This record gives sequence, C-alpha cells and structure tokens, in this order.
Amino acid sequence: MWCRNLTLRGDLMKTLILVDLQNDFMPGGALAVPGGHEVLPVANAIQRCFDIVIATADWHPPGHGSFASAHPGARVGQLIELAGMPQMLWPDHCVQNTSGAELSPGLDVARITKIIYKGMDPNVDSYSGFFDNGRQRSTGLEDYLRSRGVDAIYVMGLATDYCVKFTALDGVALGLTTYLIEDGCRGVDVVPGDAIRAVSEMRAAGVHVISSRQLDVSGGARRGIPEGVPGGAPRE
Ligand code: VGL
Ligand code: ZN
Repeated sequence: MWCRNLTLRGDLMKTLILVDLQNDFMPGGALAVPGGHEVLPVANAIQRCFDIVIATADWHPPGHGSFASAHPGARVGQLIELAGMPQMLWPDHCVQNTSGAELSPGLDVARITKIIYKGMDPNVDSYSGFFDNGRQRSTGLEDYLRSRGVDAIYVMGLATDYCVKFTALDGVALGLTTYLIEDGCRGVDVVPGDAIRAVSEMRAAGVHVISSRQLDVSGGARRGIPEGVPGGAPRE
C-alpha cells in the first residue's frame, strides 16, 4: 500500500492537475519561479495515487499580449489593460514550440493522459486551466473531466499566486471537490506575500488545502516522516 486512500466525501474519480511544470517556470527559465524545480519530486511521487493525471501548459504565440515586449515602452511587472481587462506584463515565456514551453525533463510524464494548452489567444491571458481570464472560452478541461466522471481534482504546480490559484478557484466554482497540494506549489511573489495570500484566498473559497504527505505514504517515509495508516482520515 503506497497511497493513502485520502477521501473527504468518498470521491470516486480522483484527478491530479499538474499546472505549468514547464522549463520557463523553472530556475534559469524566462519566468523562473523561485524553487520551482522543488515541486517535481512531489509531482512524480504522488502521480500513482490518482486515477487520472493531467498537465496544463502555458502556450503563448510569439508577441503575446501578456509580454512586456509586445507593448513599446512598457516594463515587466507593469499593469496594463488588455482587451478591457487588467493585465500584468511578463517577460516573454512559454512561446509555442520552444524549449522553454516544454514540460520539465524532470517531470515523469508516463501517466499524463492529457495536456491542456492555454494562453493561445494573443489578446487574452489564461491563468486558469479551465477558462481564459475573461471567462469567454473554455480550454476543454471541464469537458474532459466531466466525460470521465471526475468529481475531485487535486491541484499543484506553478505558480501558486497565478495559474494554480485560478485553476483551483475555477474548480470550486464548477462544483468540483478541489484540493490544493500546498507543498507541490511555489509562487512568483511579485509582491512579497502573494503566494501566502493566494492560499488563504483558495481556502476561503472552499479549496481543501492538504500536503502531499497525506496522499503518498511512501513519499512521507522517504522524507523521514512516520508512515500513516493507509485509509486514514486526512488532517486539514
Ligand atoms: C503563469 C504568469 C504568466 C503561471 C503563466 O503559470 O502561473 N504566470 N503566465
Ligand atoms: Zn503565461
């Protein structure tokens, strides 16, 4: 028994959503998230605890409207208006078919059955794995989950304060039982404290904040944490 049968309400089809574990969000990448690589062992260890494993990928065309470089005179970190919505400007990142947009080579991809691409519209950013920021278009993630009878999603990845947060909030809004695997996330913290505030926001919205140790018994042992009772109740 390797995976604790973590069920809050008898969730039947558990899906792990690995958010944006792409080279550009790893140290050395174009939009490096501090400690981003530290979540890869977590992702690899817990995949076997899930019925379905999905990855999302930020997948921008060159010159995407979220890139500071697309707006003459603008700077990274500046807030502008894009298609009528507030938009933070980023360095060029996750450009389609570049190495920066590839999933990290440190991620075990063998059990990933679907990659959800987002952020393709040059004028609309898409932090959530479900919808663009204007909630005008869906990515297909909801349909994929519904068609497979998924009732619980477990979200982890990068970045806590952007794509993880909006994916988890949309999960709750769509009526899915939604968990955040907190140690499987890292934030960009454009403003210090953003990642911590994002976790509070998710919790307040009804996201169940858990640790990977509550899922993966062997991983807990590997990290020197005493093994729990398989099937034991989660501590929140
Ligand atoms: C992300 C900023 C811009 C993310 C994507 O994956 O959290 N953040 N694009
Ligand atoms: Zn992006």
